[in-house]
Amino acid sequence: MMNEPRYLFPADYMADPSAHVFNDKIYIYPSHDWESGKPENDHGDHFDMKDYHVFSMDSVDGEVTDHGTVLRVEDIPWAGRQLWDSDVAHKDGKYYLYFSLKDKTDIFRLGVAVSEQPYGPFIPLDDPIKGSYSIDPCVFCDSDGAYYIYFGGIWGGQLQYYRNNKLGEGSILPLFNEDALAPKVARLSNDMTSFAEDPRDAIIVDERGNPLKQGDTARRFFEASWLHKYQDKYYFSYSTGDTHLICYAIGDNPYGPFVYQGVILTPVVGWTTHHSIVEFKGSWYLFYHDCVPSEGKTWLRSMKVVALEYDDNGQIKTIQGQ
Ligand code: FUB
Repeated sequence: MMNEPRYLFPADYMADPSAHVFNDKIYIYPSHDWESGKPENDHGDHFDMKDYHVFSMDSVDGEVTDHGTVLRVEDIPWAGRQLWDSDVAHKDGKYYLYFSLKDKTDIFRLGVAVSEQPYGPFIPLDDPIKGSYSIDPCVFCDSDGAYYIYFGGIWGGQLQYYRNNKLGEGSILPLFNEDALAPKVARLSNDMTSFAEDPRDAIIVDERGNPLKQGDTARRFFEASWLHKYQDKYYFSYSTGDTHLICYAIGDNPYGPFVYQGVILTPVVGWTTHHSIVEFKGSWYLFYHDCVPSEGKTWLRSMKVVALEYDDNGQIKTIQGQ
């Protein structure tokens, strides 16, 4: 049991850690923060990341191996700028890296890069996933072998510009009393490189079954989707963005609806909060980031891990971010 949080890689700034267990090791796929000098704004221009590293560990308190640079923005044919959050899935001996990146017209798309190894290097496909938009992909493999991709993020993540998977039909956030924008979910095709269906809303509802409202900023979805399964239930977790919480909601199937449950992580130092949840050797862990080592510079984040616990009813015990 690991009760105290651990900084995983003090030598450099890494954020948005997506953790998975492959071949009995924990692999971590983070964003790679750096001091680009870009001014801070609500579009997130100050998150100007240009490559990815992969990390692995044999145990959560053991040595952390940096596998080096595994994908660079200049190697991606359709790239504009800003490599944001990513995730990796394994199928039939191949590892698929899903990433957020602005195209040459400054619109976020989801890209795919492929490797024969969990530690890369990853070779990007020529084009982004057809019909993809916004940010923060998370890929979940269900017990029946079907893979689902979750994505979306408002403000700098551009989700507010879309309605019914089309750009320009909404263009603004819903009003205070209107239903909140939902994260998106789609089953992946057998070859893992495209949507097998049009993305659907993964709706988060309150205890009465009503969709959360846009004004409910302490509970509604902002970005950073993650999906894990615990005791046959589907736990969808996410960031509330401007209220700086990691929350979760539970559903009976991968599409939801997901019923809001509570807070997993209270605010950390820094504006963004982002996480992943993974089981390793019978224990559960929360991977996340904060800006303590950079003394609050919100674009220079450091990745951490801490134990995550459930109570007897399957409720996640809240972890203090500070
Ligand atoms: O790292 C850039 C962005 O910050 C991510 O895509 C968001 O989830 C937030 O953590």
